[in-house]
Amino acid sequence: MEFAEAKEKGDITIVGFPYEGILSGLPGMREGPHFIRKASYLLESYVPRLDVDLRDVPFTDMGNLELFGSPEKVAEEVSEAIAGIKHPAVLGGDHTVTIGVVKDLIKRYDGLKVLYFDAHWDLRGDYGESTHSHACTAARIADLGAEVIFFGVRSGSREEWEISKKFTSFSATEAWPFMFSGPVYITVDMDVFDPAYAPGVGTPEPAGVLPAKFFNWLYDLDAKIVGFDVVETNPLVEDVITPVLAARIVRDMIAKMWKGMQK
Ligand SMILES: [Mn+2]
Repeated sequence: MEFAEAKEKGDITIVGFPYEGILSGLPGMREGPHFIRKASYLLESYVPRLDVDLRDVPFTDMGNLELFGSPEKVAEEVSEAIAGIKHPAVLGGDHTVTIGVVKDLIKRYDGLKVLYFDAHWDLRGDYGESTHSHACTAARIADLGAEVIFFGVRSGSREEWEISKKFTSFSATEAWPFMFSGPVYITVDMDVFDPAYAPGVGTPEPAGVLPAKFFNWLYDLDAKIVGFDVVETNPLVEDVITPVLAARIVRDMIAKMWKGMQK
């Protein structure tokens, strides 16, 4: 199973983690990686705004890694898997996998910033008897020492909104900065988008980000991207519009990351 235009080798590596741990909404995230790859064949390989054709980009797809067990155990195993990858392009699976990816990348990059796209703060101390569930991801990666900057959040508990004051955040509607110094990791929870554009998620939240806004921001972004993930695609809720949007993000992120490496 490969992403459209994937090659034999390259510094950018796609890996899928069809993991679904503690559920808080609708089940089906484990099918995300498969449907995102399937949807990638609907897209052109050429990214006009970046003038990059994925046919010219050396990136590979190592397929999926099936992980089972507690979010704590899975985050550890994800981290071990990521250690062998230079620039990870991760397909989820639920948001727990991001903890594992950042756990490894933070060892390699001083002052790592995580640009966190999500409808939810994910700042809970624990959820579903786990400190590493998808509702705790942002709290855990902040614990790891990464600087977390939020985009598009519009939902959380009263406690999470209080904790969020310690962080930099930008709502779905306000202008987003596009210059970031130092290494940057980008995590995109598909529920950051308005459910009209990404209905296939576990916990849809109205009044979200417009895809065109996200892509315009990405094309203009001035940052050294060292890796990214696209998580929480749920094709058992909706299996075309959302996987295609996720695949388009993967395609354009790879193009953007590669273009940045050429400088
Ligand atoms: Mn999330």
